[in-house]
Amino acid sequence: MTRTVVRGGLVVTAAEEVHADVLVENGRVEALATPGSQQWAAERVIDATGKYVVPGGVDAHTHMEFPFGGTASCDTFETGTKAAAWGGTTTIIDFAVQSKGAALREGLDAWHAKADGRCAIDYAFHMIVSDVNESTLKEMDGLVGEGVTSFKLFMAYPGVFYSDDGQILRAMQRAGDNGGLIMMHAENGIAIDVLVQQALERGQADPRYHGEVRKALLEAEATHRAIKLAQVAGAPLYVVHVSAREAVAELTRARNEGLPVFGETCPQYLFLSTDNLAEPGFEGAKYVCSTPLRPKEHQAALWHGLRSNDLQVVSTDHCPFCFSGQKDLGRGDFSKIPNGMPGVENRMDLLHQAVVDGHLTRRRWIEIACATPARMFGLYPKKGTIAPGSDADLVVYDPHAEQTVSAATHHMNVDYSAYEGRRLTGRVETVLSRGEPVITAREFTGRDGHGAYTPRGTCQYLN
Ligand code: DUC
Ligand code: ZN
Ligand code: ZN
Ligand code: ZN
Repeated sequence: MTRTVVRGGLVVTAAEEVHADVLVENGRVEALATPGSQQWAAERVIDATGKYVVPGGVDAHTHMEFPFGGTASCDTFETGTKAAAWGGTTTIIDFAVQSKGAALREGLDAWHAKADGRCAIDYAFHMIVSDVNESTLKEMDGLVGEGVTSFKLFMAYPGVFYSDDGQILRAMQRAGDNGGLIMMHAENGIAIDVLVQQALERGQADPRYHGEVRKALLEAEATHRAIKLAQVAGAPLYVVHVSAREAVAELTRARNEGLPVFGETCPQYLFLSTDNLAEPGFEGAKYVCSTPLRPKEHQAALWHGLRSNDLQVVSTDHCPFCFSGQKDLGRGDFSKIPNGMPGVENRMDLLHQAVVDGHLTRRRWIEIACATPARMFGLYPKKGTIAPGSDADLVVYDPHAEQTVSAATHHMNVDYSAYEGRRLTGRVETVLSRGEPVITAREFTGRDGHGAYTPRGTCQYLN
């Protein structure tokens, strides 16, 4: 296999920043050395002088080809993983879905059938459990054993993905026993559905009402309830897509009590707000996702949570639906707008912008986007860092390049950008996935099927 040297960059990991040459061999990082100190023979030399060399991003929350509201998210594993690579992400953890009445195994097999042989970067799966019963509880043990070590439950979407408190408690007890991690969509869906009906009866049908009925207090209440159920079950808990400051407060309180409770937020909650949902006409539909965008005042609590480590991970919840033909389903009734936003290509750049803007340090950028998601979901140090023995998933990042985000130039298979026209400082230049160049000086040089299914260990924050 080709030997590659990435020369002269500032290597940034969660733990340190050091100017170093990086030797890559057989798909792994072989060694780091003081720039120029080693005369490594290599077929490929990448000059990273003046650039950062960072671990490939780990996006622990994506939905490719995800069925929702009578349609399906419009990135395939092929288009979505290419777009991820363009944005400096080299591993995704996508959600396989159990259909009600079916086995977990059927859902997992279906997701393998969609993804296997098609991905440009490495991928793994979480399992959405939409039907907690005796047989799915048993199946959870087997899945943990084969590397699907995390299970998403929903307190939202009654009749679709929803689990009641008894089902949640049982799944948590099982995870407490088998080492699995429960990931919670924490919104009180029963109460939200009442508010949705009342809003529609009042004639409030525009996209902005999606944000009004999915109240921050109902995210906080569900977060609180999930924490207490996990405490009773003696299980760890990971709350996905936290957007409300009141929910951050619940996580902070639990962590101060020493509970193994973790929180994820997403770029859309850090950079966008209900102002976007209220854009004229039907434009707000572009920003309909759940949990919803919040008023701007919530952003400070999210940034603070990321700095204080009360929130540990930023993933995208990438779940794109085209404005034309998909978001359209909800014209005249916001509750029929498919929930989800594109973003897998934008995460590393938006978080780098947060470094430029002073919200995060460089190392914290890498920690929340690479190292911690890898540890949280049992992929570290194979993924998430740059160290001898780690997969050579490397990004040469130009911190000075200027770019303007646009649907006209992005690679996601969706007809709009949630960040259209936004100017960002910093851009991905070259991306290696296990030593193979996927992006080379901003040309796609990868191939479908290079990406490997990657079984995971259990959460590395528990003992
Ligand atoms: N939220 C979304 O916005 N989309 C998919 C599912 C979810 O929980
Ligand atoms: Zn430097
Ligand atoms: Zn969710
Ligand atoms: Zn999601």
